Amino acid sequence: MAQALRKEPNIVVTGTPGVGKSTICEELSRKTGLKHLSVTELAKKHNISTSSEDPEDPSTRIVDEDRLLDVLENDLEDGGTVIDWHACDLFPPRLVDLVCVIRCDNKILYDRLKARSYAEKKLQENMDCEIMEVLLLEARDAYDSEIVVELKSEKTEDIDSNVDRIEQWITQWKKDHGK
Ligand code: DAT
Repeated sequence: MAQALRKEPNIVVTGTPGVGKSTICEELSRKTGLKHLSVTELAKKHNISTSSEDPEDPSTRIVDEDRLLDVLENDLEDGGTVIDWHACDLFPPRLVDLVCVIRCDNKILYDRLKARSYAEKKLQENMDCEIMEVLLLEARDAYDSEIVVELKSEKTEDIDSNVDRIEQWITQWKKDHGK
């Protein structure tokens, strides 16, 4: 019922840090006008994250998920959002229309995370996360398998092809929902 009220869908773009979520979200938002909700930015703006207690890795921020949902709720109810976060199972299924799990070859991911100057431990944890397909499994556990898609983002041209694919999906969603 709530789904039918939304004029535009809500899309979650998830994946291991560095796979290219923000890049796709920014381009998708630019081309479609959907609202890019970066959880990292929202957490800063609303002051809803704390430093990790790991002394080796104080740069990692822990987001208060209940408060995050409070912040996001109105936007999600209205629809037309692209949510950019390296977790996905916290977003209520009734408010999520598509989950894109962005994937990337390990060697490429390693270079991208190195370029971010990640500490070795954090870098390895993220590499393991990608190798073990943690986000893909989390998405498949939390949502209907029909709304979970895996998209590779390794080469520059993958950005446009992924955005085109999601745009086509949005057009179809609107037709299917009489929008
Ligand atoms: P995330 O938001 O998942 O952490 P990002 O969008 O910030 O990742 O991208 C990480 C880096 O990789 C950034 O320097 C842009 C680059 N990148 C992302 N997608 C790419 C692609 N398909 N081809 C080449 N570089 C890409």
